[in-house]
Formats: sequence, C-alpha cells, structure tokens
Amino acid sequence: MMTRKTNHSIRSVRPIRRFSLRSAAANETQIGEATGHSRSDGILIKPVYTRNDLKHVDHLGSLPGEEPYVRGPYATMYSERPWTIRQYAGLATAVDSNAFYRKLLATGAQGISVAFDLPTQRGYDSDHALALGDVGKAGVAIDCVEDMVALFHGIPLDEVSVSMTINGAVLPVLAAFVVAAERQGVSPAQLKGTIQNDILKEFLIRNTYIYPPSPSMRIVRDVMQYCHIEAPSVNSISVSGYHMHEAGAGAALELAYTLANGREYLRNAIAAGLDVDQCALRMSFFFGIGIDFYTEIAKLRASRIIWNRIVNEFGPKNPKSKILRMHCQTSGWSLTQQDPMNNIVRTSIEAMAGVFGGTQSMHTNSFDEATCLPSDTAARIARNTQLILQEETGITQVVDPWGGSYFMESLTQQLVDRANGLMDEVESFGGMAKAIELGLPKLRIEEAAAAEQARVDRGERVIVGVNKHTTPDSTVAETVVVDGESVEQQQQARLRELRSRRDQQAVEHSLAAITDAARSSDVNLVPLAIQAMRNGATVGEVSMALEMVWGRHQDESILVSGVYQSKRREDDQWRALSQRVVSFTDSYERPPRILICKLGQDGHDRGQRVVASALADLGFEVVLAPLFTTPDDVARLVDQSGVDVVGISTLAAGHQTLLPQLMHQLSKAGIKIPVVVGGVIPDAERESLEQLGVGQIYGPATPIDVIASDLITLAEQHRTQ
Ligand code: DCA
Repeated sequence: MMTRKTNHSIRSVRPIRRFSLRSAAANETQIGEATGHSRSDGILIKPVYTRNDLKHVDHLGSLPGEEPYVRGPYATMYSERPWTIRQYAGLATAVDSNAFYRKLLATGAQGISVAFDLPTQRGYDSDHALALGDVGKAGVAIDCVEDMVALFHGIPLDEVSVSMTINGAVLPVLAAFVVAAERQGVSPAQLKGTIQNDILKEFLIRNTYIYPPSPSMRIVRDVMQYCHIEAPSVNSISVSGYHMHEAGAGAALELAYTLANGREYLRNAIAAGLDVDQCALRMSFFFGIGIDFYTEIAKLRASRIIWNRIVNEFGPKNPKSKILRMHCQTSGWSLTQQDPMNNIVRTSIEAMAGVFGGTQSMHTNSFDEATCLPSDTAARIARNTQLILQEETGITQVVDPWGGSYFMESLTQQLVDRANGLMDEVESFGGMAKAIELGLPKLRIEEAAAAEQARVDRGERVIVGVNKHTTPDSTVAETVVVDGESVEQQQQARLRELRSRRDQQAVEHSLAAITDAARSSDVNLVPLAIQAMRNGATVGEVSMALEMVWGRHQDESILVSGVYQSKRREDDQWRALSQRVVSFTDSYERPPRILICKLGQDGHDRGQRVVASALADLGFEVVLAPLFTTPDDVARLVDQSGVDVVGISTLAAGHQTLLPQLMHQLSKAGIKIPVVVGGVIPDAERESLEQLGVGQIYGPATPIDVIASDLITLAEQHRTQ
C-alpha cells in the first residue's frame, strides 16, 4: 500500500498491474471457484437431505441464547422483542434529513441510521475544493456541531438509538454528536447506538479511508476505549461484511473476512491495554443479505458460531462478550434498474432471510435505489416490508424455526468450515492487517465478482427482467434528484458564518493539541476532538489537524486477471469480441486503450474494477486511474496516456457536477475523445448527458459484451478521425 501526504498531487498514468490469484495465494483453496453447483462459494446444495448430513455438524442441540449462539443471541429472540427497524438515510442537509428521520420514527421506524455524504466521510468540509460535486449527494453534509444539532432537532438522544456510518472521519463526527447531545442536556453515558468505526474494510473494499492503516487503527482503538469508559451503551464498532458482499464476495468470503477483521480489532485493542470484555461487549457486526435465500440464513447462523470461538480464544469473563449481535441490510447489488418493481420482491425475500438468520436490526432497500435516492413512496414500501414481517406474518412467534433442519444445519456447518479455512489463510499471512496490505482479500473478492459477472453474462445466473423474462417498458416513475449546488451554497454559507463568530484562538489551540497528540500514541484523541468541536472547529479542520502528521492514504490498484475470461473462453460471442481486439491491434499496431476512472470522492469501485478486469482479459490496454480524481486530473491523464476512450464510473451522483467540468476541460485542452459513462444514472438525466457529448451510457447490469463491443467501435472511430 502506498501513502501520500496530500490529495492534490498530480497522478501519473499508471497502467494496471495484473495479478493472478493462482500465483499469489500461498494456501490455494477452492473458495471463490464457481463449481456450478450453487450460487455462492461453490457450495454443493443437494435436492434432499437426511440425518446422515448431520454427522459432521458440531453445533447440534444448543438452545437460543446459549453457546455457540447459532440459534440466536437471546433465549426468547423476537417472541419478546423483534429486531430494530432501522432505515439507513441521509438527505442533502441536516434540516432535510431531520424531517425525514422524524417522519420515519413517527411511522414505524425504531432507530435512526445516518448516511453521511462523501466529503464528510473523507474529512473534507463542504467548501473544500475536493468536495465539489459530492456535497449532500449520497448522504447528509455535516461540517460542524450546528449541523449535528439540526440533524437531531426534536429527537431525544437519550431515548432514540442512533447508528452512524462513519469510519475515516469518525473522530470529528463522533465528537460533534457528543456535543450536540450535550446541547440537548444528554450526557455521553445516556447515549445509545452504534458508530461504524470499521476502517479495515475501508482499506479492503469501501475506500472512504483518510489516513494510512496504522494511525487509522489507533483511532479505532481510541474510539473503543472512549466509548467503553464514557458511553458504555454505544456499540463502538460495527464490523462490516456488507460492503464485501456488495463488492462480490460470496457468503464464506464475507463471513471469513468480516470475522477476521473483528479478531484484528480485538487484538489491536488488547495490545493497547484494554481487556477482552472491555472491547468485545460493545462490538457489533453488519452483514449484507442477498437473494441466495438458504445460504444467507446459514451465513448469519454461522457467523455467531465462529465469533463465539474467536472471542473464547481471548478468555472473556463476561458471557455477553461472546455473542455476535448484528445489523443486516438487503443487497443493493441485487436491485435492478430494469423492471424495478421486481426489487420489492427481492428485498422482501432478502429481509426474510435476515429475520430467519436472527438479525438484531435491519435496513430494507427501496426499489428505486438502482437509479436514484429513495422516493417517499419507495422508502415507505421498504419500511413496510419490515412492518409486515413483524406484525402480519407470525414469523416472530418462533425462535430459529430452521434449527434442527438437516439441510440448514448442514449448510451452516459447511459455511463455518469454509470460512474457517479462509481465516486460516489470513492467519498464515500474519492476520488481516497484513493480508490487506498484501492485497490478497481484495483480490479474492474481485475474483468472486468477476466470476459472478461472467455467470450473469452467460445467463447461468438468472436475473429476472435483466437477462431473462425482460420487458421493454420498465422505468421508475418518480426520481429524486438532489440540487447539489444549492446544498453546497447553504453549507458554505453556514461555514462562513461559523468561522466569523467563533473564538479563532480557542479553535487553533484545540487543533494544535490534536496535532500534538497525533505524534504520540498515549493520549486518547476523542476528548481532544470533542473539545475542538465544542470550540467551533469543523470536521475538515479536525481531520486536517491529523493529516498534517499522518498524511493521506492512497491505495494502489491491482486487478485480478484471467478470472472473467476463464468463464467465457468457450463462448462464441467472447471469441468474436477477442477477434475484433486482435484485428484492431493488427490495424493500429497496438490494442485499444481505455482510461477508466471515477470522479470526486466516490470510492465504490466494484463496477469499474469488474469492467476493467474483463476488458483487460479481452486484450484491451486498461489504464485505471487512482480513486478520487478531479476533472483536471482526468483531463491530464487523457493527455498523457494516449487512450482511445475514457470510461467514467459513477455511483454517487457526483457526475452531475463533475462530468460537465471534465467535458469542458477536455474541450479547453483541444482533446477530442469519446467519453462513456456507467453506473447509477437516472433516465431523466440521459438526454442532458448526451447533449454534453457523452457517447454511451451504461446502467447497472449492462453485459460486458455490450460495453466491450461499443468501446472497440468507439476506439476505431477515434483512430480514424
Ligand atoms: N431478550 C432480552 N433482551 C433483548 C432481547 C430479547 N429477546 N432482544 C433485545 N434485547 C435487548 C438487548 O440485550 C439490548 O439491551 P442492552 O443494550 O442493554 O444490551 C436491547 O434489547 C437492544 O437490542 P439489540 O439486540 O442490542 O438491538 P439494537 O439496539 O437495535 O442494536 C446492533 C443492534 C446490531 C447491536 C447495533 O450495533 C446496531 O443497531 N447497528 C446498526 C448499524 C447500522 O445502522 N448500520 C448502517 C449501515
């Protein structure tokens, strides 16, 4: 992994490094290899199960609320208290989000789950140059305590449990939350909820890190320690598999890497002087729930068995430390832009798997989220899906109804065994932090994603409305679009006002204290961040006080190679495309060359990496830009790299501002090059993108063959210009 001091440096053109898992893995396993027997991890699912299938099952006979907790963390489970309905949301400004939360709470939601916009997550204030285009787009913009106060106006923080998805910028955001609670007269000891604070998965997959791994792990530990002492009802970490699931990991990979991350956090905190009960008691987990119904139920059951074993390794005294409690979210990846009402059905089935698996808290996605932020109608249906499960179906009456099933118990054991094998592999590399540094887990997940994409493109994995049973007329009726410019202006005005009235000396003094503390490791940073925010510092300023010492981290791009092709080699359509690439190479004395990039702070890169890997397998020269590029950076890369086509991947709506800027930069530089865009793009935007000069627009689930064919044509046209 590579770290650089600032985010403003000029990035050089970097052709992708391609990496074969066969040569990389010391302990080669079959995980991630698609056998064709089942949807996930190559696990064989048979038509009939008998008691013989229970022979190798270790956990039979236990009760709910008892070790190894396979049947649930609590003895009575939902029969006494159903899971918490906690819809994840954040809309543009704090005031808008507050109105949304209050409506959710008034109509059946039982907890709040805050989504922050990307600049907040990456530690930039809304007036920072690199925040441009992303302010308020994929969540709420929070710059200072006043924003946090507005976010929770009228919501009693000693009563309502609040979860916050914040990782890199956890210090200033947690600090702002504590100060906002103070203003309500609520002490940290009265707060309840969860702070995500899971930085390892950011390095692994989600990419909203700020600092390099080592100081980032110190922040995690400081937050765990602070919460243990001052805010004991706050879950100080939510170890997340969700993003791995969304990035393409099958059930065993998601389980293994999430729980290996959990073990790494335990080790990290214990090494810093906490005991296992101090940290494990308030550790929680977060899983994705996909459409693979049986496997997903088994995955959640298996997670509790494995975590119980891991915590026991550290000799806990409190039995509660050994219990894995989890939040689940239905899969965003399984949502389709085509025939979107199908998503209501998918989400219901996924939610049911989460419930059968024994989740403690859940978010159900809205059916329109493959295209835009949820509309009111879609959000209501999503929430009602959970209410119907809780209040109409009778599902909550029986604890772990799958317990004792030949099939489910055997599947649970298979997942435990597979995940244990993968975790052994991680241990052989020296633990998760080391394995992430070597890049192995990310490549394994990408291998799974590429294989899955190939199965979809071959029609082996059916997605109704996408690769089978398609319908021509299927768009979302109502699309929500955030007016990013107006949100940016509002946030910037609030920042100007704050900076003009605060005691500047006090702010500078408290920021200097943070910078000093970053140089040593024996001071807990949380109280210092709280003091700075109380004095009127901003999220960006606190982040920068640390960045001055630690720098900003940037990940190196390595792509898997050969996985997509291995599933398509025998396929006529693939062969024809390969032949076109060969002809192109013969004609122009080099292969078609494409620059693939994301603009702004959007780090969700599964889509672009799968496409890049498949195109490289086909014979393209792929230049994969670093994450977090500005339009200027991209224009410079195009100029330097001599590519034939530019592909922009966008999932968080930043393109609405940044793409016009890129087109302007290219034209100013006199560069004529085809530009294509893929990702989450509402139908209503297509016309304006075409007018801008965008050559092709690819929605989610567009087959690789379509993209590759277009790109070859565009490259040919570019060459003959
Ligand atoms: N019998 C006895 N007690 C029960 C039962 C039961 N059947 N069910 C729940 N409870 C108790 C719990 O022990 C807990 O009490 P405590 O706080 O004193 O320990 C309380 O009721 C709340 O239940 P819990 O299972 O902790 O559920 P939540 O408060 O909703 O927390 C958790 C769920 C996963 C732990 C938390 O981290 C969370 O909410 N995460 C959400 C993360 C998120 O939103 N991420 C978005 C991306």
